Amino acid sequence: MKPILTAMFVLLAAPALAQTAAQEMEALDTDGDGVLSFFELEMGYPDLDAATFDRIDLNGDGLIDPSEFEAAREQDVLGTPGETEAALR
Ligand SMILES: [Ca+2]
Ligand SMILES: [Ca+2]
Repeated sequence: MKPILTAMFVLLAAPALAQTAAQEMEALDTDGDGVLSFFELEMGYPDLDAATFDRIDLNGDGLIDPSEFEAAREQDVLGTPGETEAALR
């Protein structure tokens, strides 16, 4: 029973997750350069700390690009969304 439920959840959640990730990127990217700085990401996720940011920043350039952001969302490492993010849901 449980594996079936998990599979259903993945099927239902995947398209919505991808769309929401793009919407979140756009909302958080306040300077509009297409990537998120620590400050921009922290606006949406107040729990964010430097160690988590470094973990999310896979290529180590100090900025979160859309693929890194989407991966972070899927791995659920961003912590609790703040008010900005909660308003989008
Ligand atoms: Ca930006
Ligand atoms: Ca990066």
